[in-house]
Amino acid sequence: MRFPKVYQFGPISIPETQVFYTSQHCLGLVNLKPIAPGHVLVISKRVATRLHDLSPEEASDMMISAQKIGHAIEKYYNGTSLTMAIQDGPQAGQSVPHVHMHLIPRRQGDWANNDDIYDELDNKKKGVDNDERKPRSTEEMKEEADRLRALFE
Ligand code: AMW
Repeated sequence: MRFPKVYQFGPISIPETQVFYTSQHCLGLVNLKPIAPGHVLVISKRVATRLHDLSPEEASDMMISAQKIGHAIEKYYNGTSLTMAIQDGPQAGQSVPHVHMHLIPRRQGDWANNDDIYDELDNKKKGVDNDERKPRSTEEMKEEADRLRALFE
């Protein structure tokens, strides 16, 4: 019998069913609380807090992974652009102390003011109901990860 693999995202344990992409140093995972359809995360496999904690190999793998995943999800979710963001440190809005890049497919008119997406990414911003956004079920995340994994096979 094979036990399901678990990855670390800072202090959070991520079941392999949430992972849809793997490279030498990085993972692509579906989001517990996406702010838009297709909002996914690229994280380093190694637990490291800040971008500067990554080795050159890990950092370049993260960018190459973001390029590949971004291209695939933009198409899959019928986007026409991408927001790619790293909140690098708590004062920049980082809530999980493990370096990660947000990839969010964008399309015309999705946010009335384009930069409002950054308020929504920032959990602590006043007037944004991030805490009220319902976490998705394990099943829902598995189902999305299965569909996205097929894009990379
Ligand atoms: W940060 O505010 O640290 O830039 O972003 C943290 C991200 O991690 C958020 O998008 C949040 O929804 C996501 N997240 C938190 N817990 C989990 C989890 N268990 N699985 C997947 N994504 C998660």
